[in-house]
Amino acid sequence: MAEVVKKSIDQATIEMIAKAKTDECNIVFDRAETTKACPIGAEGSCCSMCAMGPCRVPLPRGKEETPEDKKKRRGVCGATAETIAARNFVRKIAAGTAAHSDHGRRVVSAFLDLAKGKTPGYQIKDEQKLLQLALDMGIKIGDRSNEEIAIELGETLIREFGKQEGELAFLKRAPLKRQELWRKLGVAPRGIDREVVEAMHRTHMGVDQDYQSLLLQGSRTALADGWGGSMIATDLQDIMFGTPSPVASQINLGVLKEDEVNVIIHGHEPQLAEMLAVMSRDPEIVAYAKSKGAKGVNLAGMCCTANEVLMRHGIPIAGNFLQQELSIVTGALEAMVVDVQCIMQSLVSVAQCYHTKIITTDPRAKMEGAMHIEFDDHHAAEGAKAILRVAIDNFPNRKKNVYIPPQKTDLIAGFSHETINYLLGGLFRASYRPLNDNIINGRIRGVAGVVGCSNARVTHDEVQLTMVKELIKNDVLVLQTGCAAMASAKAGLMVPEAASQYAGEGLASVCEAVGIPPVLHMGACIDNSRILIAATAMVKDGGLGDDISDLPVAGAAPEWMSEKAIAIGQYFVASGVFTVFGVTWPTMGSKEVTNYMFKDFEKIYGGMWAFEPDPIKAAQLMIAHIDKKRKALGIDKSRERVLYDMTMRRQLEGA
Ligand code: BF8
Repeated sequence: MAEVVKKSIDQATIEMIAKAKTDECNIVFDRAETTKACPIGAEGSCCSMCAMGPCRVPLPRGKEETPEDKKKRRGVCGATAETIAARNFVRKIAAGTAAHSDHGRRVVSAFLDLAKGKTPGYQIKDEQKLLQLALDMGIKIGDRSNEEIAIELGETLIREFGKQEGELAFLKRAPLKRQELWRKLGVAPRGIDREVVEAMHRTHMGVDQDYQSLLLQGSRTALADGWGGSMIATDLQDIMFGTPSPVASQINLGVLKEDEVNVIIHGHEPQLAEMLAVMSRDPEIVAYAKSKGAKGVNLAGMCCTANEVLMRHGIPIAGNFLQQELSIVTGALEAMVVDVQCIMQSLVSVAQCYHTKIITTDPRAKMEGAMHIEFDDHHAAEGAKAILRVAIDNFPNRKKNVYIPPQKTDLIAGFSHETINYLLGGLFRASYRPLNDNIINGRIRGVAGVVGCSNARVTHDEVQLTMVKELIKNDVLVLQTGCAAMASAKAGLMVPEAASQYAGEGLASVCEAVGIPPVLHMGACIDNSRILIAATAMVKDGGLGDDISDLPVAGAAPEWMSEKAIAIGQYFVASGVFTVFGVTWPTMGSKEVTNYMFKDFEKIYGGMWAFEPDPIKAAQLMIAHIDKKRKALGIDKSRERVLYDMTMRRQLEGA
């Protein structure tokens, strides 16, 4: 057990790792030990972009790099270590942007089908958001029906992907100063697909060979994700499935039920999950489950799909990225239903140790050895029922080795930008004013977005949790998405009572007054676009400067692993946010490129990258940046005064 403990700090995970070992089932935590990371690839010093290579140009080990060493570090074509590191980095941005944006494209096409009446299972749930977005896009409302407006909106938004000229429409949502900066730098994205294609072209052998120029295209591509594909996905999902508002639920493997048919929905796009949420309660399906000896169907989520259905329906979450295999290891999972992104190929072999059916549903993501039931939005209800029947039929096949760990934690989620606006300002005067005022008076020191994945190269959940606790202890309000949000939720940080237990006095007093947790769940990774909108709302409300880069805010992905995380980080940086990543940093092979991104970026974008695997040190870097911004805004004194009062009070209490 001792060796298992350092793999995760989550008790349910620890118990399931031990069970997998007993059951002789190979899982990600085992492979992380047997498959070592390639140090040359990890530092970005391997170029595999042509067949004269792959060329490896690693930094010299155990000694400082000399100018002579630097000259020798070239690929066969002559590419320098700088070009190679930057090219690798930009390709990660392109892949991450492609993933988020292809999700966005699929959402727009489902939205158009809905508007044209081709998807009877779905409807427009947030009419107000539909009309607001239509107005923002210059679409005439008048006495047109919602469907007519939605068709024009969908057709306008689908063109954002293939646009060749001009700039993305949502860029206009950013503070004016930021828009001007993007135009001046030439990084305002034209069309989403165009930027991904150009990034791939410029990183092809023998094209763009100036790392600064490459990284500009990296910014333009990443901005096409954050202010393009991701933002379109979030907005249309809200219109179709409802804008999230506070909802109570539970998280961790303990949400699985011994006496029900357990179905996990895993991946990213919410269309199927939405329909499964409805159909799992359908009387016909429940009766069918009972006919097989189960009490009903228990639907739970995994990874970002989990966040989607949690935020809108309160469906419980079984776990984050590194727990996907472990849900099967319980022996109590009848079906794992997957669509796209962050789905481990090992699910099939883990399932072979138990009875679980792995069901792929998307034509873009098939897996050898899995069952494929293609999901079609046009026949959503039938498709969802067919999947649930397969799961129910599998219930009697459970083997003897069933054990569901008891851990499950209460949480409150659903903090969309709109919800924060209402909670802070009230329904009729929605505003970020109270947040800005409390930042200005120093009760809240600043705001941090802590997002991203779980990574088997570090102790699962520990890095994020340590960082988040350090931030809230220092009065920094934390906004979260993705698998990082789940780590905090499992540890009990996403209930209002956590404020008095973990937050500094200033932050706790605000959370208690408003009734919110000190750590706010804003949704899936795609919903990092909500954080951009929240930051912009803070700028527009006044008193904290006139650009995102003026705000006392910072970002982090302490346990990142996916290329999407790199795209997200780059769009945060290019939007003016100081962003710290943990685990490993993919341009370490070039000091010049790394310094450029860590230092010079600040002069260019007002936001820059940092790498710090130690979560306390990383949190301190974020707090130092927040304090620097407070000083520049001239609000550092108010904070000092509040601190002085608290110290005085503690001294008085201790006397
Ligand atoms: O998009 S946080 S492991 S699930 S990549 Fe994947 Fe990372 Fe989780 Fe969602 Ni985001």
